[in-house]
Amino acid sequence: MVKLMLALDVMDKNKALEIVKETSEYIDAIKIGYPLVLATDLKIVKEIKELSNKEIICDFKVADIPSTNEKIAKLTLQYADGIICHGFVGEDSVKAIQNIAKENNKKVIMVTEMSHPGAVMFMQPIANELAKLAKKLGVDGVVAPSTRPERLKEIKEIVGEISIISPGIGAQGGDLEKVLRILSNDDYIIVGRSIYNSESPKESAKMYKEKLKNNF
Ligand code: NUP
Repeated sequence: MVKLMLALDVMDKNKALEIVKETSEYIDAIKIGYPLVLATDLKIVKEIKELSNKEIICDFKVADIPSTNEKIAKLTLQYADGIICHGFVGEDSVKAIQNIAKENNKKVIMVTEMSHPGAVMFMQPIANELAKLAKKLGVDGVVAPSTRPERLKEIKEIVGEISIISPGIGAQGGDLEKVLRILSNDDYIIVGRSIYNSESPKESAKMYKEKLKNNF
């Protein structure tokens, strides 16, 4: 079954913990990014891991020189199960993160093409190359857009067995039915606002989980 990753981009600690408790029976993984970490601190990652016992991925889109990437990865992977990085900064920068991840048995997920409209400007033209780099480096996952199913399909064909983490369902208007025809078991959809901003995050997470179970 395709897995459900909750993007927990709320900026209040209690709200974050509440949403995790409410939705945990329906979600497979939690993605924590800058909004929540900057509003609280990095230890929120540890707290949410302990509370949920889910896979926790930090979406820090790390994009620096190798030695700085290494420091960011060390700090993040003390608590998180995986970290999202950019590939456009080059092979050495990604490898620096992979080295830290391997030592700790953690995941590195690399962005190929982003899901927002602006990604067609600079990212789309190099996204297939980034997908090839991801495959060459043997990263544990790639981010590819649910908002452009034809691009999702192309990127999936390039990366082969590497798992896909796909944002864009819900608030960004991605078509879940089309996306589920492309994704396979062990891939993930990421859903944020349409769960945590809904009247009942629990019911919304349940609805997505059921769609994934029934393959729509
Ligand atoms: O290409 C990307 N698009 C994207 O939306 C790469 C991402 N990491 N994200 C993240 O996925 C985004 O920062 C947010 O955390 C989540 C999507 O949330 P939502 O649009 O479902 O609210």
